[in-house]
Amino acid sequence: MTFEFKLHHRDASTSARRGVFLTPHGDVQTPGFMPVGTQGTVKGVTIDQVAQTGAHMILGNTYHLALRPGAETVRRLGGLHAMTRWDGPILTDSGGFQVFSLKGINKISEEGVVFRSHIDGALIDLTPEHSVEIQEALGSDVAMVLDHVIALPALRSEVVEAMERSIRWAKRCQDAATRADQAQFAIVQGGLDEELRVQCASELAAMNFPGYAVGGLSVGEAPEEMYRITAATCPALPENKPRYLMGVGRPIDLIESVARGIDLFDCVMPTRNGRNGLAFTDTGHIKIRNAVHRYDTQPLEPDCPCPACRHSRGYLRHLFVAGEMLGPILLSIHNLTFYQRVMRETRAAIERDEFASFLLAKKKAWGFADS
Ligand code: PRF
Ligand code: ZN
Repeated sequence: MTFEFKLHHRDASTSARRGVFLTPHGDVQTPGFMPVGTQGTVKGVTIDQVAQTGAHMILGNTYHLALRPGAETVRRLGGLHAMTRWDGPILTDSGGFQVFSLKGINKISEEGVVFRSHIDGALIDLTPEHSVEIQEALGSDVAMVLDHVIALPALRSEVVEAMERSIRWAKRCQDAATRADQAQFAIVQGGLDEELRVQCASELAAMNFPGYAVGGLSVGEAPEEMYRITAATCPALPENKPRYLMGVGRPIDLIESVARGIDLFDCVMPTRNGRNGLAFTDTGHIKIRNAVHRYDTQPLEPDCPCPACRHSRGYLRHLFVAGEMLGPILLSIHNLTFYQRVMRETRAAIERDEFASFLLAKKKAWGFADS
């Protein structure tokens, strides 16, 4: 079997799961975090460095790659794996969310999305069938279905319409797929309404996709709302398929969502925050530009094996203040290393049936404990 999800263990007192997702380009240990390589690069980080952070799978974007360099160019360069030299699993997002994020330049109809290229202003048609065709040309291991993402809060009627359309589009994507070496994940929508989420998850579950994503969250709602929807959605998804929470999130969001049954994540946060001088550590985050770090001879994190942590905080601060490109590069690598360590510790805690106490300890360490 080309794709398979094996559930190894369920935590004794939370809904956390420990598994492995098998793909043609290797195994993904879950819970797992995928670094984001929107344009065929994890910004500022070489592919060998990405591997050294401990990542198993990375993400690419249909929207960006279709506009530049174009699906045909990627195909002629041998596909995403050959082009990027990442030989592990790759997931591509469908373009639905990117079009939504750049709203104002798009028209959504039953047929699909029409949008203007943010590069040259050309009108582009993105239908479910076209999204599948592009993702097949890119050659990712996992393709996401095209979904209709809306801004929240929204009228219930608008949430229902986008959710129902997302289900119809998922079916069209499924019918359009031609490759046995690419798995499609469906995306659950339904806003902040638990009933709609369960309905959407059940209808998609009946279509027997090899994996499921929870979309439409982390779009500005309170974290507790996201946790509530995740907790309500997961039980309506098939037990034996991976569950991916799209575009999430902070380290605390990852482990809170693991406790509610999520297996996979992606987010620009470790790289974007790293570029902006914010480093994650096990005692909370550090703003490296702050003057308090000027004479600090300590590394960001004492036991971190990453290349940033061979240096002092004082040196890293200097790189940022001087505008040297190595600063953003090193903090990106450090943050990716931190995220992967959190996931590794998460997996180990689930295996020991100690995820609840692990979660509590992390909340305290990161400053989220209830007083
Ligand atoms: N849909 C798709 N990609 C996404 C999302 C979604 O809802 C999100 C929501 N946070 C991130 N990326 N297709
Ligand atoms: Zn480090």
